[in-house]
Amino acid sequence: MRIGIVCYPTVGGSGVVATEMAMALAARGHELHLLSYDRPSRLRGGIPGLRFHEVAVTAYPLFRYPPYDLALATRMLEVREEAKVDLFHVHYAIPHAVSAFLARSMCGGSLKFVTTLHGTDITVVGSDRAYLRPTRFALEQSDAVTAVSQHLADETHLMFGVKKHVDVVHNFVDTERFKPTDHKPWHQREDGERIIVHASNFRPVKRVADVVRAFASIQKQIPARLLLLGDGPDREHALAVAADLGCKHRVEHLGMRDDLEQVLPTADLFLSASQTESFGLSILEAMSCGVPCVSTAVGGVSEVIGDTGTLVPFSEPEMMANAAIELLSNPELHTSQSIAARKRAIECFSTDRIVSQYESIYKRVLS
Ligand code: GMT
Repeated sequence: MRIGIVCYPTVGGSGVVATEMAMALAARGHELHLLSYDRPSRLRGGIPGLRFHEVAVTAYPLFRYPPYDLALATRMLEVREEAKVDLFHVHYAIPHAVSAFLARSMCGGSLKFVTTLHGTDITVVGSDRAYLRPTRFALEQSDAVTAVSQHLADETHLMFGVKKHVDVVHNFVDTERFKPTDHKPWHQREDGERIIVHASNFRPVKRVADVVRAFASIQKQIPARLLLLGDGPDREHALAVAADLGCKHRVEHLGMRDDLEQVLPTADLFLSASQTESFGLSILEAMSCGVPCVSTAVGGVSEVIGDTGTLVPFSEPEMMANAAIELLSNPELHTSQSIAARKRAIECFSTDRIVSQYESIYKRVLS
């Protein structure tokens, strides 16, 4: 198939999933065209069968908000004409699904598109009054709609009142790239220091300060260090909380890394304190490296973790700390959770398994 994939290029789960999917589909022999306003951070160069198309937006003094959605619709049409694309797969509904609908309307109605919902496009931005109606309309117009968890599919029906069927296709992980290394867990290391990791885009919804609050309690009881991976608006706040709670010397902000697969396997535990999380791709990447997770029980996280980690209520850092201390004080429990996490990542969320599900949806739409 000739497939156009539209996504955000910035660090964020939807762009990562879209880019990894484009690379995996190209490896399966499809012709892939990736469209975005910048080169996606996960896109590796020189992949046969995969081309990146930048969407350029013209600035003009009159435009306080340059109309990216129009520029994208135009680029989709151009790519379709040049490359004879069979269908577009847009990741994150706003504004990508609306641009796809516009592109379809401009070419006489024959353009097919699949929309994948990732989370905040429904739960936060999409439900904003300013965006709800066009988002709902574009979902109804999509040839197929998928959601990255059952929870998000249910939310979509509930909040948007859409009648359309939503296919649940979970996110995936490259289990050969994200895998355990020979790094030993804390109970086999001389220093006995527990390495705790958190990775996100540090947006308010991630509640990184709660991760730090939980960590502050953990390190009072057991030797521990917190590695913060990623970056975003709440970074300074999180580090200030660490300073206030007297544990800043044990917190390391490693920033944006493109070698996550090197850092994650060195951890004993992944912490996630999100307020909402439709899936939790970083959690899955950690699981694939054999790192168990303690997370808030929100959104679709339970679908990812299953019984391989611990869920605690949102905004209860003390409970999160207690769950972490329990796991990090019991080598047998930690080993079994670590093995179970890796096994679950392979059995339920491998690239092959999930990408095949998308291929079936494309075939259904094209038939
Ligand atoms: O909202 C974000 O933090 C980023 C967002 C995205 O689309 O880039 O992440 C969402 O999509 C990811 C990939 O499907 C999911 O793993 C995340 O759980 C989801 N984020 C939220 O629901 C908050």
